[in-house]
Parts: sequence; structure tokens; C-alpha cells
Amino acid sequence: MEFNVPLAQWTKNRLLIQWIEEQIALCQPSSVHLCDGSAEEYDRIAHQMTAAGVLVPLKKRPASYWCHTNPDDVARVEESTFICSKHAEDAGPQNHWRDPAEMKKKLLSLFARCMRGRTMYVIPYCMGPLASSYSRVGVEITDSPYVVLNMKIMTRMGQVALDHLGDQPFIPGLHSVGHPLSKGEKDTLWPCNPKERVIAHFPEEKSIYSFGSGYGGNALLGKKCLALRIASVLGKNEGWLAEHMMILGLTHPAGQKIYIAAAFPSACGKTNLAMLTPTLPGWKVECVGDDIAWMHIGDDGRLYAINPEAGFFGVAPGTSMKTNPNAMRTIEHDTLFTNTALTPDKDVWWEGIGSPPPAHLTSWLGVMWDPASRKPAAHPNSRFTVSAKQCPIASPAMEDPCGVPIAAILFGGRRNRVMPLVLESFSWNHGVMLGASLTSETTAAAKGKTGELRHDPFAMLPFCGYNMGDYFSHWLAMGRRLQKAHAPRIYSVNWFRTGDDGKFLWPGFGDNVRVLKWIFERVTDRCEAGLSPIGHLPMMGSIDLSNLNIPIEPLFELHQKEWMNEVQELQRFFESFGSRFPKALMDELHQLEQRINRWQDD
Ligand code: SAT
Ligand code: MN
Repeated sequence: MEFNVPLAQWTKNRLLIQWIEEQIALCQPSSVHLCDGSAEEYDRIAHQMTAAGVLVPLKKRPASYWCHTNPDDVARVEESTFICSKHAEDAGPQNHWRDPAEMKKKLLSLFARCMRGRTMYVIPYCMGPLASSYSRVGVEITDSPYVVLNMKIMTRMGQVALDHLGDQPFIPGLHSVGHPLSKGEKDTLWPCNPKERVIAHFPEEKSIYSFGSGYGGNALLGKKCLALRIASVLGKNEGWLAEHMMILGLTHPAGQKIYIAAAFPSACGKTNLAMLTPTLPGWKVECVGDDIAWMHIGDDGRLYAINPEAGFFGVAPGTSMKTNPNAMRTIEHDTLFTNTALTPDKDVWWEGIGSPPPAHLTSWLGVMWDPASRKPAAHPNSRFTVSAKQCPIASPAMEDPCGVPIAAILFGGRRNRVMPLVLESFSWNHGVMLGASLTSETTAAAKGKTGELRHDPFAMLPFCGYNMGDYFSHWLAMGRRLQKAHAPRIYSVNWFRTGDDGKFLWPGFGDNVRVLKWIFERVTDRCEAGLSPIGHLPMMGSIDLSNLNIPIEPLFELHQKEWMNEVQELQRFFESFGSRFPKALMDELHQLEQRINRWQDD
């Protein structure tokens, strides 16, 4: 077997050496590349992929590339994602469960000789700042050079991760595109195996196996697989939280700063919120993370969050100088674009970029785009991969090993009705119920129909590695451990309410700072709130609407009937967790129901 460096020289970690040797014997690659994570390594792989026609270098953006995937490999595949706990009840009704022994058998046959004709890459990576005791090291073995480039951007990868690991155990992740090459067979631009896709997690042994897809969360195992599904199990066992949340710093014009964490389902605006350009003068936002938060209780009884990632894997369509100028500046160079459109002068283009499509555009399918086809030129789930360091408003706290203290937690989804613009919970437990109640329209981030309302508690439905009933209990338990005076306040927000004409009522993006300002004033005890049956609402005039000419009332319109339906639907959903659903949360729902029944609709 040909190695780029001798294995024993690359690492002294015996567990790692043994695991790599076993995977080589199983997958039978033609060569092995042990990653060091250097810039030279990245450039060398990018050049090889360019020579093979997989990557197209961009003329307008230095050190940036465009690529497009197999049309059957464009998003996360939830129906092929499994939690393989010993007992089905431990995976919970929200997960697809498989018996671990049976799944292992299936995986062994899928992975047998699956890397023939390919290079096996071994990627050690650290999730979280290198100096943080909260960080975790994973090792991903993959036959996809595209995965190597993405992991280099998204994580602290290579030698630094090996150093952090030392001789300790790591979280193994085996990944293959599932497309071995026989002698002389020419590779395709995007090898994958849509018929045999499996993304399997073993929460008891803490391991990950992914077969058949090379895209995003299916293949970059540090992200959803480790930092959410496996980490959620670690968090439950060890007393912390792994959440699908962005983290931002918000500074008042007078200088006081707070940190906010916010959970929204995939492709619902976490990145845009995390990089917000405030439309209110004097306010400042800094980005700590755009997708995942690991939160621990500090010695002072407060909740601290780190961002385990080092980069952004952001949705391209809709990103423009108007909606997210900081993201646009972040992706000016050293960026990978996947499934956007490509302009004839070798730049990227997507729907909502803020300029009309140029003539002779290459679509995400790699062919000349026909505007008359009425099909988008960029795939709705097309993405940019870029280092978080490039963000002009990246928070220096991103590297803080202790994380940032969280003052407020937001839950939001796409709801065209029912949920008001913003709502503050009465208590921690009521806030946990708001999280558990999160419902949102499906987006292109996952395979399947878009625009359908579904329950997505805590925006974790596809990402919680264990029974969600237990997960709710864990949140309640965390609340009991937090010092009452310092526990973050919990909010529900909804930027997506529409009027009778179907148009959004709220401008969103930079104007969301108006809602953040109200939250800032609430958590720093600067303003009173009004009581409603569903929670605390802003008093008339307390959302700053200066220089914004919109009526605010429709954004807070509540109808008793709609809320009765909402409660009934939530009751049905909560009951689906059976005895694993915490009684305290059902009590919260019943109290809400009583308040709604007593409520006078006006
Ligand atoms: O899981 S991905 O990383 O592909 C994107 C998402 O769904 O958040
Ligand atoms: Mn996400």
C-alpha cells in the first residue's frame, strides 16, 4: 500500500493506527493520504481536482472554485439517516432506527472493497477551539477529495487535531462515495451511489458510517453527524447541550454586549442572522457561529457557548449585498461553491444575488442554462464553504476556549401565520416548551418536498441522536442546574409571517436588529413587557420602528381559534413520545391551553 507518509511517523496513537489499518483492509483503496491540514496540501488537492475537471477555478475570486454535483446528490437524506442504538426506544420516534448488529453487517458489506481505484484520505479534525477542553476530536476516513477540502475549511484539521488528540480515543467516521473504480474505468465528476445511501450513527460506541453521498451534512462528518447527533448524546450523558444554533454578540450603542444563541431549521436564516448588518444606528453584531452551539454551564452558573466549527457551509441563493453584505464579503476569496450557477467569465451566480442572470450562464447541472425553462440556474440548496475567519464581523470570541455567556436563546421557524414576530417565555420550562413546539416549513436543505409544515423541535428533528422525549427532559434538567438569575431568557421569533396578499409582513435581515434590541432591553431589565396567554409580548411602541414604515400590529395578531388548533396539534405531537415525554412539559402545554380557553379574542 502506498502512503504519502509512513503511518507510524504520522501518529503514535495506537487506537488510531489500528483503526486506519482495519479500514484499509476493509475498503482496499489504491493509496492512502494521511492529511496534515497544511495550505500546501489543500492547494495540491485542489489542483488535482482542477486537472480532473471537477473544480473550476474562479477568475473573479482568488483561490476559489466552483463545482457541481450529481443531480441525485444535492442535500441531506433524512430517510437514509439512522440511529443505531441497542434499543429502538433510545433512538426515539423521531429517528429512523436500525439494530446495530444488523446495520454493522450491512455496512461491512457496503464498505468491503468500496475504495478500489481511489485514494483513501485520513482526516483528523478538532471540533471546537484547539485550546478548549470542550473540544472533541474526530477522524474521518473518506475517498472524496472534495470532503478533504471542505473539512479543511470547516474544522481545525490535520496536525493540529492530532496534537490535540495525543494518545486519547477519538470519534471515528468512515465515509465513502460508494463508487469503486475498476481497472481503467474513468471516474465521473461527482461519484456517488444514491441507491445505496446510508448515514449511520452508533450512539453507544460513538461512531459514524456514511456511504453513497458526497454532499454536505451527509459527508462532512464533523458537522451534523459528530457535532450534533453524536455530541447530543455526549451532552446528555455529560450534562451539556449540543444545539443547532447560531451564536452572535450584540453590542448596545453605549457599549454593553450580550450574546444570543438562536435555533432555526436548516435554510431558515441562521447565517443571515449571525452576520446581520443592523439598520439601527450604533448597534453592532459580531458572528461567533452560524450553525452549531455547544453549551456548558460555567462555574458561575451561567450558560457558555462555543462554536465547534471553523467555517460556514452556507446557502447561496438569496444571499446578496442587500440581504447579507457580510457573507458576500466573506466569500470574495478562498471559497468553494457547490451547485451554484457559473457565469461565462468564471464567476458564480445564483437566484437572489442582486443582479440579473448574465447571458450564457452554466446552470448547477453543468449545462447552458435556459431562462425559458423556468428552472433555477442555481440549485436551491447550493452552498458556499468558507473559513469563518474571513467574515468581516467574525467575533474574536470564536477562539475563546471557555465560550461566550448566553443571555438569550431564540427559537424560530417559517410560519406564515400563528406565531408572532417575537414572544418571551414566562419561565425556563415554558421556554423549553416553545423550543419543543417549533414548527416550520420544510426547505431544500433536505431531500423531499419543500414548503410543508412539520414539527421540528429545537430545530433538532433531524439532528438529535437519541429519543427526543429524553432530550426535552435534559433541557428541563439543565434549567434546574442553571443559576436562576443568570439563566438565559427564552424567546420565540418568526420573521416569516405573511399578510393576506401572501407577502412577508416583516422586512427581516438587517431589520431583525429591531427585535434583537427589544430582547437586549428585556434581558438587561430596561423595558416592561405585556402579558398575553402565550407569553410576554412587546408593549405598544417598544419595538423600535424608526425609519421603517410598516404596520406592526399584523405581526402580533393572535386568534384564539388558531391557538386552540395549535395546542391540539402540539398535544398530539407531544403524545407521540409516549412515556418518554416529560410530565412537566405536558403541564406547560395544559397551562397554555387553559390560558387560551380563558382568553377573550378581540
Ligand atoms: O446538513 S448540511 O450541512 O448539509 C446543511 C443543513 O442542513 O444545515
Ligand atoms: Mn444546519
